[in-house]
This record gives sequence, C-alpha cells and structure tokens, in this order.
Amino acid sequence: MKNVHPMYKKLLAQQEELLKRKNEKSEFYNGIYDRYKYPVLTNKHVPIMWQYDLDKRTNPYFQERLGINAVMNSGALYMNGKYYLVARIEGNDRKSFFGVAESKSPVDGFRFHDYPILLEDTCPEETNVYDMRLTKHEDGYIYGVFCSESKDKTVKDLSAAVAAAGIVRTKDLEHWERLDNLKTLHSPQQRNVVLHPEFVNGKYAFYTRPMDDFIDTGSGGGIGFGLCDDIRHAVIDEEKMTSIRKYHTITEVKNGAGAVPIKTDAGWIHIAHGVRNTAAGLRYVIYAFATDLKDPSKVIAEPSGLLIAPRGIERVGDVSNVVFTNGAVVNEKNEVYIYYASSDTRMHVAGTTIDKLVDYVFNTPADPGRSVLCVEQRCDLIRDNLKLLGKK
Ligand code: M1P
Repeated sequence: MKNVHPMYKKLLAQQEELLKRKNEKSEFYNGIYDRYKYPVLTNKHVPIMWQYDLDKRTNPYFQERLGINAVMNSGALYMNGKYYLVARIEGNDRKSFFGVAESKSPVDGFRFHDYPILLEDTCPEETNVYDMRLTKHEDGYIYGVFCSESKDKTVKDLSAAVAAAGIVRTKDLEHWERLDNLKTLHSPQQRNVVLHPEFVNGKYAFYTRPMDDFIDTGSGGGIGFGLCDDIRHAVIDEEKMTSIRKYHTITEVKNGAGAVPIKTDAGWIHIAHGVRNTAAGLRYVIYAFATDLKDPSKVIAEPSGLLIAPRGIERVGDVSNVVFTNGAVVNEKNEVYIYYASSDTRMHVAGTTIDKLVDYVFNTPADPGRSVLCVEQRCDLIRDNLKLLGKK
C-alpha cells in the first residue's frame, strides 16, 4: 500500500458514500409506477481502479488515465435473491463495453464486479458494442443480445456504420461464450434485438428491429419477430411485425424492443421505446404493450401513448430528451423494477407490480388516432367522473 497515491483513499471514501446512499421514492405520482429519486448507476459508480493508475510513482498527479463518460442502457436480471445490471459503460474514448453490477436491493447499492466483461474477439471489424438484453432462457442459459457495430466500408461517409445483433451466453455472469451474430435474411441491419425467454413452436424466438440503415429504420415498420432453429448460428428468415410504427404517435420515427417480455396470466408485457422527431431533435420515450401468451408476436393490448417520459434532470445529458430501457425484473413478491437510462448518461429505476402493470396495459384506452376522437375519449371519462361525483 505504500506506493498507492493518497488521493485514492479520498476518492474511494467519496464513492463509498455514494454506493451506500439509500434510494427513496420521489414525489412523482401516476398510480402506475414509482420513480426513484437517485440514479442507480452513473459514471461515479464505476470503480476508481478502472480509471486511475493508483501508483504514485507512475501517476504522481493522480490523473484519470482511462475516464468513464457515461453509464446507461443496462440489461437486468433477478437471480437467487440478487439484482444484476449489465450496464453499457462508455469510456471517454466513445467506446462502450459491458460491466456487471449487483445488489441485494433493486433500487440502490449496485456495485460493479472487479473486471468488466471482456468479450471473445470473434468479429475483427466490430468497433463498438452496447445495449445488452439479458434473457434467462428455458434452455438453462442466460443470453446477452447486444448491438455489434462496425464501420460501413461500402460508402465514403466516415460515420457510416452497420449494426448487427451480437449474442453471448453464460450461466454465472462471469464466463461468457460468444456465439455467431444473428443473421436476418431480409433486413440489412439490426438493433434492439431481444431473445424471448421461452421456445416458440420449439424454436428460439427473437424480437428484431429491421432497419435499412444505421440510424433510420427506413422501410422497417416496427418491432419484428422471427424464429430460428440453432442459437449458436442464429438465422432468421421471416420477420413478422408486432408493435408497428404509426403516424403522429410516440413511435412515428422508430421503435424498438426494450426489456425481455414479462409473462403474466393476461399476456406477455413488453416495455419498449418509441421515437418521434421534434424541432429539438429526436425524443425517446418508453411505452408498453401486451402480446398473446401462445403467440407472442400478436399484439393484444396497446395502451395509448407513453409510459415513461424524460422528466426534470432526466431530460439533460449527452443525448438529451431520451429515456431508454433494455432491462426489467420481477421478484418473488411480483414487484417489477424497470431500469431505464436518461439522455444516454445515467441509469434510473421505476418500481411497480405485476398487478399494476397488467391494469395499466389492459385498462388504459388505446390511442384512437385523431385529436377529435381523443377529445371524445376524454369527455367520456369526464362525464363518468361527474356522474360519480354527483354533479351531473
Ligand atoms: O441515443 C438514443 C438511443 O439511440 C439508439 O436507439 P435506436 O436504435 O432506437 O435509435 C441506441 O443506440 C441507444 O443505445 C440510444 O440510447
């Protein structure tokens, strides 16, 4: 310890205080979920030894050597009484990678394991990886499906990129086996791909997001669904549409699957993201819908509008006006925790229950599609309420 820089102790003490801070419900109310006051993961939660050379001989000014810019879009898992987040950690160098953080509490106390996940280097062209969804599959493995991004060398544009779905699997969140990237025969690019937790017709089932381009989904109509035989060399031929994009809704520009669907007696509940364009740029919100228990591609309930929108400080960050989820968990008490990132900068949690989610998804009216019909819908609500209050 004699060569450890004295600043380390100071920063460590500050970090300990942050990690031990208890979270609390915020004042936000909508009856559907509770928002928590403090983010569950930020760049300040990342171990100091991932960023600093602690040796005072080689780092006399105790300078940050490998800084961390943001911690966001995390896959989530509840296993053996513990909550796990596989976070997207973005270095100052703009490269993202994955780190496992765990806690006994769903809302605070998340600590990263000693090392980030070092993926098998099977794709030499791959430049960046991000947004892992964690699926505890009935085949016994935990799968991580993430975006694998490479430079598009077929065009001159320096920013042109190609997005594909990378797949890894593990049994312990420590040892990860990399499988082939997913191939979708009719979609040139893929992002926001999620593996369904059960076999469908004896096959592995994926929610996809067909895209013609890296940013624009182009002709991609929404969230797709496809089956494949062999998870080690996953190939999807037909992609059926599930939740489709619609004009003048929160999903007009694009949408994408988020958390692994949650099984309930009433159907699979999906928590996804929708994107619309504004004068201030793209606005990302989180929405929910349900699909049929036997046919998880068939939408059976679609509450109108957004479930979670960026609020307050959440609206500000590296990519402002964004909330994005790729992980939610259910515990033995049927409590549901939705982990979401704000503005591509930090991770938050919203808490609800299966009963509340089912009520929300199945009893919130669907979007009738036009203002005049929305006003009629609202007037019906007001009329019923006035009657109940004995005023009409
Ligand atoms: O910057 C907002 C989000 O943009 C992308 O989502 P989508 O593919 O739907 O546009 C993702 O890269 C995501 O990581 C990011 O949070």
